Amino acid sequence: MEQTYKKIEKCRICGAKNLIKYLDLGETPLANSLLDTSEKTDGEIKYPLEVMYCKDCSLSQLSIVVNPEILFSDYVYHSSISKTFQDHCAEMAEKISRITNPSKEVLAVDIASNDGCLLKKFKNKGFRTLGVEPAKNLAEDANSKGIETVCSFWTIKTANEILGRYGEARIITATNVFAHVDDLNEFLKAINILLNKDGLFIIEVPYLSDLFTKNEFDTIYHEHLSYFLVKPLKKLYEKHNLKIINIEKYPIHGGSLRIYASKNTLKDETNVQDFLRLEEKETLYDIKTYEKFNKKVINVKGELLKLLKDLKNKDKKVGAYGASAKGNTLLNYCGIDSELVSFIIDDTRAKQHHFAPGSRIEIVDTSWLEKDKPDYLLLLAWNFAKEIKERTSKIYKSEVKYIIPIPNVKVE
Ligand code: JHZ
Repeated sequence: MEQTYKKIEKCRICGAKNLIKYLDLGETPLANSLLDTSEKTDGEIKYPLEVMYCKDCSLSQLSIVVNPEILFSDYVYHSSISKTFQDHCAEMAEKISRITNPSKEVLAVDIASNDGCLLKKFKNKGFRTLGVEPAKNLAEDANSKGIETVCSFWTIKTANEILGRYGEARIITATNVFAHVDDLNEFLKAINILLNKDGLFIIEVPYLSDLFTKNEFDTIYHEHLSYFLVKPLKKLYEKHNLKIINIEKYPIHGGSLRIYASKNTLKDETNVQDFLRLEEKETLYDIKTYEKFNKKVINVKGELLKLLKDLKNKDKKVGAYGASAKGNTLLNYCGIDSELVSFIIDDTRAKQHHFAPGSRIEIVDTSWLEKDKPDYLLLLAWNFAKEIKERTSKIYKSEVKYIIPIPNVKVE
């Protein structure tokens, strides 16, 4: 793709043209494109942020695809920053090592391996590991820590090259990347090339059921092209002769599915039907459910702006914690800038001393909390609320109040 973005004309899973737009979050800059200056320049590009529902297979998807080279060749998000996520990866490695006995002969490949957070846990368990990561900065970081990583997008070519050099993989994981992929057919063809006949392919994706029930609209941004239910995923896997053998739910990132699949079609489906029934019960195959969603989103905007304006009028200082991608959707959709939120704390070095896209709020390190004590902290990484509260309450004791923006604005 040479241009900066392309429009979606048909569903990326079933090919139908029956796509109905149900949510419009306006034009926003790319959620992880941090700025070097707070000055307003003409250079900041904004893209439409709209979600469509496929009436044929029920996949929710963005109306555009931004060129992945722009989004992912240099990536500011380091997954190891959160202890909660590290613990989640440790649990995953533990569980998988119980299913597949680890040894130096058993290759575990992680796609979009980021800074090697998950592979480090696999390595500790005794697996032979290999990361595949398109961001040069992250691949370098992982390699420097001894987590061998190929710098590449996941394609048929990459799978063939890895197969030639390392042999088949018994485990292939892809956490928090499936939603980022436009050509899911190529992705799964590449899986089929590298995966051993008895191997396991495991993905983790944020679950649309949670997005809807908990109003997590801020998890919508240009990196997330698809918002998954089990129904369209099952259809996609079937097309590629991959059998879903188990699905588990985890609270990580606001509610995610871990889906285990294999080439071995003799294995029976276990709980897939349970998820399909649940989705049906939650009316997630009905366009009317989707058409109602934007009311909840508009409510959060109204409530949050009212609260922040009231606090400003009372001379209260409000900071934020977590310069997350989702935080930038929230700030930009609600029209919040540095007049209402003075700074954003983030422990990721690469994010500090930059400015959030669109809102132009400065991103600072934790020492700021001591220098410029806020009365309120808006949790832009509400998914790690417990961890962030533990960190900050050591500094503040009980002097700070937390604003949790979703599902409804709440002050604790
Ligand atoms: P966090 C990411 O989205 C990126 P984001 C990605 N696109 C994806 O798919 C989803 O995850 C699932 C900071 N933090 O993880 C780190 C601290 O500073 O909610 C992060 O910048 N101190 C791949 O960006 C941010 O908060 C802490 O103690 O929305 C959290 O971002 C903790 C816990 C976090 O994801």
